[in-house]
Amino acid sequence: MKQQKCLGCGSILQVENEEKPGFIKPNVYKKNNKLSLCQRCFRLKHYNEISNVDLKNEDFVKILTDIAAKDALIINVIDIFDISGSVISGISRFIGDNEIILVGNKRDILPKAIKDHKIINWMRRIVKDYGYKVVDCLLTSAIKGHGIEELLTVIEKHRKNRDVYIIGCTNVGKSTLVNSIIKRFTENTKDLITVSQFPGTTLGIIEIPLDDKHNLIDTPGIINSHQYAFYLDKKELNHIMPKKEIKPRVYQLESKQTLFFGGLARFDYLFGDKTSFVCFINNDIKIHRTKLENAFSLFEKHIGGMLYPPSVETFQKIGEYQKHQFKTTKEKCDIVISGLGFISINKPNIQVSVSVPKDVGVYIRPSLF
Ligand SMILES: Nc1nc2c(ncn2[C@@H]2O[C@H](COP(=O)(O)OP(=O)(O)OP(=O)(O)O)[C@@H](O)[C@H]2O)c(=O)[nH]1
Ligand SMILES: [Mg+2]
Repeated sequence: MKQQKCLGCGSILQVENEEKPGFIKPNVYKKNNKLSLCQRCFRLKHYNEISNVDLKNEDFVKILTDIAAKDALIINVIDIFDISGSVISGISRFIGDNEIILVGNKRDILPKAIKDHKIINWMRRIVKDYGYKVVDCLLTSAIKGHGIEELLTVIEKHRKNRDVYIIGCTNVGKSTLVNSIIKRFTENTKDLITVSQFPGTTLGIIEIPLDDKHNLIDTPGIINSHQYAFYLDKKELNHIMPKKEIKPRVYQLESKQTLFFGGLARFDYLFGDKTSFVCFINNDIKIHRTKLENAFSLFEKHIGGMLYPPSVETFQKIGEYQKHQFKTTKEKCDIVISGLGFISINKPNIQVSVSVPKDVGVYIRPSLF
């Protein structure tokens, strides 16, 4: 079999092992030599069903570390709904000294009332601590095709006859962004590269020619095990991943009251005067308010039912929740639950706690507003 890549995920097509990336049934392969989608991409595209393949984070890391030895322009895509959760720690080990354009994707999810420049400043501030050398920073909505023109202008400005690599954590929208660029230049209106709500969709490098010698290159995402998406199944993922602008939901709470975000997170107001909490969580997730003293029994009784997602089965898999406690300061702040959303608080010296599965990241930051 001649080496040929799957157009959808970038893995090398093979007919030997169904558990490995790039598998295609021999009869399907023989029937149509030009058909270049592996079985996994075919199922993802047509049935939105994921088949797990045997590939480890180290394999992705190997693909990415090769970039360090090259002179290239890097586009690092991050998810602005989960900035800290989608920043790459130790980025230079992957890309060496290469220049970075920082792209905050999924702009459509955050309310329009939040100013773009505020988000951009905020992104710049965060990545500085991670040793990023950013030459430009902008926002896009890959799914809506917003910001693509600006991105192309910025790429041309900095490309200087080099290849352009699109890198980032899983699920930030790298492949959607590349599809959106392809659509700009071709008659194509369909997605060429496979995209999905499952983390780890792209498995190999996908090269799109920019000119005779240089390519725009989509890469597999770096797995960030702090993302909630990592622990959920298809139906649950659909619940947590916002598809349109989030409508903030405001709750006036007295101390010793609790909010449940489905059964995915529990937010306790431990100490302080009556105040409001503005929740930026996907509109599809129900929020339940209860007294702190009833929270434990409510959770035990209703997890997987009224408190869904997760299902009982997923809950059993993810295991015990861990509590993270915070005290606010004078500055307005957000408590962020990686991949799920954030709660904005404008009240100093109050105490709150958030309980989530033990690997899900929770942190406090100065407010985005
Ligand atoms: N709301 C919104 N969703 C987006 C946007 N871009 C991508 N998505 C969604 O995010 C999910 C992941 O998109 P992909 O393009 O597959 O992400 P990726 O970074 O290539 O992921 P891997 O290949 O797993 O590393 C999909 O469900 C997309 O529909 C966007 O601009 N807005
Ligand atoms: Mg991808």
